[in-house]
Amino acid sequence: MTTDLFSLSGRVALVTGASRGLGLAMAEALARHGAHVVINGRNEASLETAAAPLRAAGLSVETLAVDVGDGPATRAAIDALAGRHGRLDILICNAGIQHRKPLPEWEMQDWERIIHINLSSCFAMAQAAARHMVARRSGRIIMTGSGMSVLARPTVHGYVAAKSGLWGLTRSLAAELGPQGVNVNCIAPGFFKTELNEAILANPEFVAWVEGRTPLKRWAEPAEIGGAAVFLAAAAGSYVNGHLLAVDGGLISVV
Ligand code: GCO
Repeated sequence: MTTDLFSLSGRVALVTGASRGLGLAMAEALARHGAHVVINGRNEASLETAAAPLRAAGLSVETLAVDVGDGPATRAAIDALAGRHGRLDILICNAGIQHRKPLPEWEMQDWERIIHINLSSCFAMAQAAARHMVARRSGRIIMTGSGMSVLARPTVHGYVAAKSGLWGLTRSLAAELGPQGVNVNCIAPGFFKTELNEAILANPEFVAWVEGRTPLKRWAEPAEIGGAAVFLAAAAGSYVNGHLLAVDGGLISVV
């Protein structure tokens, strides 16, 4: 075992939904610990904007513009990436979307879109990545779940269902891939100051409710997710498998 429990030197990582928010924060943390990081998003220009300061800081970052909702394109991109680098060590399935509406206003297509992006795409990506990881009997798959993987609140029906499903998928993948050398875990973020949460951050009552409900009494900064990703990706997390790691200021531990 390496002497540096948190070194990712020589590893190749793919982080989806990484042009901003938690994905970008996790990508940066992995890169700062020595990984070559492929940041994924739908828009090449946004990815380049995100990559520029990281590269300027001397980090090893590559962009990959592909819509995770497009299964065949994503699979082809993962195969090409693993082929080009000869390995894929770390996959963080982080891309996610939100839809907040009272139940009567939900259309089936909203539900399907949320489930497709937040859950089904993660299954497809994990399947594609696992093939390369299992071939080398080594790999780490990390899902961005949510406090909503185990809790709920009104209006976010698709999100709660998808994030709960992602935690279930984490366990079934951990069960099947563990024997083949691949660890699969799920990070459960609490309330972070990200673009996904712009609408609820603009609501002072909701902001105050989160502060009151969270034992640390504040929202999280995106950078505060980085440590959990590095831990689960590095030697430090070698015996951690099928775990839900809450990064939530204590949110899910209290009523
Ligand atoms: C929401 C938010 C969620 C939360 C997070 C809490 O509307 O509930 O958008 O994304 O921030 O998942 O754990």
